[in-house]
Amino acid sequence: MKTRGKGTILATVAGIVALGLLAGRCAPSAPKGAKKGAAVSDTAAAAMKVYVAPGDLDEYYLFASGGHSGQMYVYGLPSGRHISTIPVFTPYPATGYGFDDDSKKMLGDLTWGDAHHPGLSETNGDYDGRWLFINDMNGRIARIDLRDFKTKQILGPVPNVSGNHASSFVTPNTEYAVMGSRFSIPIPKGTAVEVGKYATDYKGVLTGIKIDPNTGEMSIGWQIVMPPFDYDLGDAGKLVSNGWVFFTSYNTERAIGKLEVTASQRDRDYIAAVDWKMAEQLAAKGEGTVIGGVKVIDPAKNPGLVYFMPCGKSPHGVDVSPDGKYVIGSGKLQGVTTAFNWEKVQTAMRNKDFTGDEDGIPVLKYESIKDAEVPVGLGPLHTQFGPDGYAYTSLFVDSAIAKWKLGTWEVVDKVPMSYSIGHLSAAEGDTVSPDGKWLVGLNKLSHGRHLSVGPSQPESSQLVDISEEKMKLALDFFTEPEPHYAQIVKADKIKPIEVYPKEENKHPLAVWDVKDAGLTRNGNKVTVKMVEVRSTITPTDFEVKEGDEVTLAITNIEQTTDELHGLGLLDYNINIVVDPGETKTVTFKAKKKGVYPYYCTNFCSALHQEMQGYMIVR
Ligand code: RUQ
Ligand code: CUA
Repeated sequence: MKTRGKGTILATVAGIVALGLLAGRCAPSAPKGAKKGAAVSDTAAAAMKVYVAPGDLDEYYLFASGGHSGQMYVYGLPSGRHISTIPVFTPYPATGYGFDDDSKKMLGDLTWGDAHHPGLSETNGDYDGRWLFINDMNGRIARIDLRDFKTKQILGPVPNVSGNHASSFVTPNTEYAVMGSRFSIPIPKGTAVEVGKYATDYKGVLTGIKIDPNTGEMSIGWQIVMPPFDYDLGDAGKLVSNGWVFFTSYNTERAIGKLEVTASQRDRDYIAAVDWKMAEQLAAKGEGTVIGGVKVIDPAKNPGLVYFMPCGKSPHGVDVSPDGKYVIGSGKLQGVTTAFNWEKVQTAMRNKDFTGDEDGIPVLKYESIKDAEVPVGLGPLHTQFGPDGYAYTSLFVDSAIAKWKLGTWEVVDKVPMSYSIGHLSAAEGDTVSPDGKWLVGLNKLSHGRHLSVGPSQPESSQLVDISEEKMKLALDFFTEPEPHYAQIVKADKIKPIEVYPKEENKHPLAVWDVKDAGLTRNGNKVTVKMVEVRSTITPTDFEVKEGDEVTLAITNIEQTTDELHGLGLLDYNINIVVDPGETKTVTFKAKKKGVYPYYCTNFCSALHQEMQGYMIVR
């Protein structure tokens, strides 16, 4: 935070405190149940730390997945302010996403997605600020360019992948983002087999999505067929464990029906360890059988490719420590989380220290690979890391975060969450060099932490100060539903552009001079090149014939930051927003006769209201 005069902050905090005292018991920010007096000073201290004065900027970005809203949400930390929405898998009228030709094509038939795990691109295991990947349960993965915070590619639905939850975790140099199927199905997709044959005929699939190091362009790298378990989460190995990627799996019982009962019979499920460098080599050699148009590799025929690490039953998250030495995973109903020692895992692989196999994939011996069972508390879901070997585990059942130490395995602190924390995110807490400082608990329920807005309560995230020995709750803030994973990155790692430079606009229909704007006809196809600049849309009117296929190509010729223009066309469901220097097209049938006004939707100047025109359909 750029602090611009602590005096102002102190004065403001003093104001908050005074107001709090005046309001007595109703002090709005006093933590419930805290001791009087002590509560005020704790609150004041926390307020000081999270307060970002007008004109100052936050120190971190928080990129949070929006679950089944299909969007990504951007917050500033420590303020907790929601500063932007990046539409990804769902149309978003505010930015015209899903209305213009390109984004409509990118979305395809699916106008909804369920996004869970953002994955910032990495170089040597650290965020490099280039791209942000995000998965969708519909077997897709998207790439957002952090130069302009826009979705540039949606890959998929990828063949054979069903319920892409264990995604989009990236490898340390962004070689791959991964995908895993939460719902095994008979493959290829489109094959119908009765669920009674689940154990033998249904398959899980793990996929490596290759990422072009220069452009970020995604393509299918490798695909591996797996036993019909539910692959839930993943994480890539780093440093000593670089080259491997880990996936949790539940329902190793291969059960059907009421899974809460049928899939909880065994004491242990598995973490699958996949040698992605070997998968890459096998794919390069053309290994595998074509299923659904993709070469699928069978690990039973390729020893060394996949191993199963037994883990407490029904595990959820799997997280690799910053040094790559430990793989943390646990049953989500247990009171402990297990730290697997990567060196021991490798020794067990070499010595064939197996207890059996699953469809030809060896199962390692639990006792040989674990280092510790850390008594973190009930319902461990996810683990993040801080500097100095500290780990933070979210506890859904206990509704708390446990802080513990790698190596000594001591639980040193706990902080309650309101309520029922799912994911948690520490500043750069899944990289090789976590920052510490801040931790955000992404809570599943809020139960009155915000003003009531009816039965569907606002989502509650909580910011925890982890800069000291004891964790301290600093702030409650609203996060858009549905909270899943989020990543926190130092703001100075992201370098967004201000405008799209004119010389980079290579759009074939772009026009930069109002005299080049206008209509051209080719049979019943009409192209209208339009220019938007304060405060006119050129042309100010045009005529087409009923039944024409009309393409509007709109260029915003501004080169001033934040000077956006829009184009709303009434009754035609058309809503385009063009950023400075950008060209967008929209193609539609002129189905309705009459006169249809169009106008700029983004308030751009004092004469914004004058920015309008007419489409006449004869
Ligand atoms: S999940 S609460 Cu979709 Cu990542 Cu763990
Ligand atoms: Cu352009 Cu309002």
